[in-house]
Amino acid sequence: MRVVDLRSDTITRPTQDMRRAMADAEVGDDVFGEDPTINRLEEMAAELLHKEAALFVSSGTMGNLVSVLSHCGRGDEVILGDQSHMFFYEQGGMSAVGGIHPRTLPNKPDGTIDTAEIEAAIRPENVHFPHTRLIALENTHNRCGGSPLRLDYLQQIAKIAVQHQVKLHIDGARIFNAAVALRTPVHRLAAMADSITFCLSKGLAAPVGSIVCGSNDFIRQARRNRKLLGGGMRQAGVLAAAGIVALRQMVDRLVDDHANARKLAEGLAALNDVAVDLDRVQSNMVFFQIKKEDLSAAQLVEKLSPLGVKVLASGPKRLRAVTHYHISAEDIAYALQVFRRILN
Ligand code: TLP
Repeated sequence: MRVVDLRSDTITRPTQDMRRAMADAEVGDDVFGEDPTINRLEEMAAELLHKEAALFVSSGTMGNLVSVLSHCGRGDEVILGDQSHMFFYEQGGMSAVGGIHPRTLPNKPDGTIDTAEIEAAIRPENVHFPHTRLIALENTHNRCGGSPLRLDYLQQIAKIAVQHQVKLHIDGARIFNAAVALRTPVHRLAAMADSITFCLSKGLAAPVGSIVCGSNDFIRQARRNRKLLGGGMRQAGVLAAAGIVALRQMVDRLVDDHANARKLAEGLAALNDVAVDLDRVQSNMVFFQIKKEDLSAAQLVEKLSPLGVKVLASGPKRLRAVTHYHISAEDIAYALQVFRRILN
């Protein structure tokens, strides 16, 4: 049976080229700064994003946490969206580990946060208030449909951050999807961020790893915090080797994932039982809503699975499908056939 696994782009497996590069990787002890492959990946990432330095970390979650810990101290406040991955899906790590206070503001459906609300939320000096240290944005925005945040919006937020002497972090887990969707060089989307995390093991298909980029001083601090969290890896050049192949070979093809997501969304939108906001489908994610009264998202997942189509329920009636390297145009056609069998 054909299996079309649309649960996430995190399920992608390393390519043959990655496996070869992993087998051949030169390695050393990275805690001593002596893993040549990790050093190469970090240099490559910093260069690509036009930042002074970069740090290889085990996951997007670790990249975000290390970044927040590096910008903030205990009791400091971070402004972030109420639908952001950092707030929603990272176990409240910034509070649990860092004693850092999240101040959530509503994300709009396109993943932005109202600029006036951000500005109003920044605390003035007052003995009662925590210090606002950081604004965190997400690009593309996962729970907001995989929406890419546009350059002009990022520039507006950066201006506010500079005016108020607050730092800006971007959770760019899928920043290359944003760059491809907006046809904007990735370094321009990163330009205004004091720190940015991106993932190698989502659409770029590497088996493990994320990168944090920023200034030399910031990365020095981030490296300390990575060690604090137990993330000082040793001969992890075998992992970084796959990351290098990911950056070289897997970015330009993301356009195919976006085209497949579009096809899937259009096919789903043609069904009476489904609502899809086609304007929101701009990268590799399709969120859709079941209109049928007597069918929940969890039940639909159960019905699709034995027919080989896997999606995630992301709310009582809401589902998410994500396209990636292992999903072809034929897989999308098959998935739509299966949806049509179950839904009207
Ligand atoms: N997202 C995963 C799940 O955790 C939900 C997914 O399937 O989409 N930032 C963003 C925007 C993310 O979507 C994710 C992972 C992360 C950070 C965390 O990355 P990892 O899984 O590497 O810790």
